[in-house]
Amino acid sequence: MKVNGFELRRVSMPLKAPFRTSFGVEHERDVLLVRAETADAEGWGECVAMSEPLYSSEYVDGAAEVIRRFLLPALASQVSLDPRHVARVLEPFKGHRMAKAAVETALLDVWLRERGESFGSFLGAVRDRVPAGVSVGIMDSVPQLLDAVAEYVEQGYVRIKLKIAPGWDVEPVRAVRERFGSDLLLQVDANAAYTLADAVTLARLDDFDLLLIEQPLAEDDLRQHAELARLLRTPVCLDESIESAKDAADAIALGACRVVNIKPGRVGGYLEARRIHDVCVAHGVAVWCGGMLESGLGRAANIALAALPGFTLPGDTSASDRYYAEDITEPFRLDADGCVTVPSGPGLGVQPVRDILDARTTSSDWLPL
Ligand code: OSB
Ligand code: MG
Repeated sequence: MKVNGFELRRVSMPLKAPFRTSFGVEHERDVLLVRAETADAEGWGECVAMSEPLYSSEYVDGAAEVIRRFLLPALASQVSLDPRHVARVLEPFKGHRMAKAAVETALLDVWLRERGESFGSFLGAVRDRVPAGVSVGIMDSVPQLLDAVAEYVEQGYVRIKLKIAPGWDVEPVRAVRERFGSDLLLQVDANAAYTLADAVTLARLDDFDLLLIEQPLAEDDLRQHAELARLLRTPVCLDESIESAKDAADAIALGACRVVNIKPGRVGGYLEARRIHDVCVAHGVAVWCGGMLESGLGRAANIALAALPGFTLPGDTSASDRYYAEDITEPFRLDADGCVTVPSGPGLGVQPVRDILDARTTSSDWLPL
């Protein structure tokens, strides 16, 4: 495939409500989009890096810099670009998986659009709709949390994930369980806010029949996660710790997790995400598709991934209006039964609405290849 060049575009998307986690509060998403252009088509990749390096070491200005300075020049030396080989070309550059994922996704999108094949079909989707969960941030009070959860349950979300942190764990979980009953699919996400010394507190969550506890300990605490997993009845799920299929294989071998949250951006793209899926399926480990507050562009590909057979738990693949008053694509909507529809058109199957995208754009750079 002959690529003319790439556009790096920054888009400012205000969240409908602040999203608080154990690592910070997000008011607005500063989205970096990569657009790959050929003579016949264009493709989009959304970088999931956040404004500050709090979730992981990557951050959006750093991702833009590494793409511009290292990743695109490395691709420029290729005679012809096959998106299936991009990760290998970028391999010498350590880390920067979110930056690499955005570039690879833009190339996959344009390549699939030219071939007339959808992301879902290419990745191996076996469903045309996927059940949607919702991730609920830390609130100022339990009554405020109950109101927020009530609204999501009312809208039809099939699973609720509560963000937790020391001081905001057992009480909010108990309150949600009591108010919404034992049928509600409920899980928690600590974003690495605890240590093994908190095992006694975390074990108190065992009373509430949670689907899982996501990333209780630090990213590099694999051994400690294995130890914690032995002390809890609640299954341990890893998010931040799993950056590759190798990490997933190691974590499973150690007994550090029974579930994996797969976020394509975190692991370097959809191809590595699919490899993680395959490793987990081979070991009988359940997976689900995580999110990073993506716009409709990133969401489209996540929903396609979530349609693979191993994705047996609902993902953080919420509708556009969970996050944004106005999305940059046609909005993703929640069906009456709590599912979102996998796009079926070529590539991502969605494109930016030009006027909205332009109105939200804060900068744009064209980098010829
Ligand atoms: O840990 O899963 C996480 C959002 C930003 C960064 C990290 C996480 C999250 C979420 C929201 O939980 C997922 C979503 O709905 O996109
Ligand atoms: Mg998480």
